[in-house]
Amino acid sequence: MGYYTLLLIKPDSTAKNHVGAILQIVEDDDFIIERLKMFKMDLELAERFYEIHKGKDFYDKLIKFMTSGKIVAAVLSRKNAVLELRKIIGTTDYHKSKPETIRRIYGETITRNAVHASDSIENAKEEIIKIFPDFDFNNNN
Ligand code: 3AN
Repeated sequence: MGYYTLLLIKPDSTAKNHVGAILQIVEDDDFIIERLKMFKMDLELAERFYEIHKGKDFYDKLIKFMTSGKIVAAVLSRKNAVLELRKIIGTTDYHKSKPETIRRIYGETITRNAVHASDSIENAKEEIIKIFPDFDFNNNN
């Protein structure tokens, strides 16, 4: 079903005051913000969050960027949340994204691409737990 998903608003977006605009886009698409926090990722969390990319050529750049400034993490809910959020964020490479997508509007480069969104139901669950360890998937928090 994929009722919950995780959105990260990346350091490029927080630095440019795009937090409100991005949250407005997701709320306008019928997502409910279940949990929300703003913080700076430490190295340990960034490495745990991106462990599937360890060893890739862009890994060091990605970790450095994700720990470079504050991020906003949100647990979002709606029907088909994972799929629907991926639709409105656009593709990894922002300039190949459709015009009205978040990455196309706010992304700068393939690394500084404004937001992250979970790409599968399994990953959504794992990522939510990494950022919100006490999130209760069976309760409406
Ligand atoms: P997505 O965020 O679209 O699911 P992933 O999970 O493949 O993409 O990559 C995680 C993050 O790593 C991306 N959001 C992007 O910031 C960065 N990234 C992915 N591929 C590249 C690449 N080829 N060069 C530089 N950075 C990349």
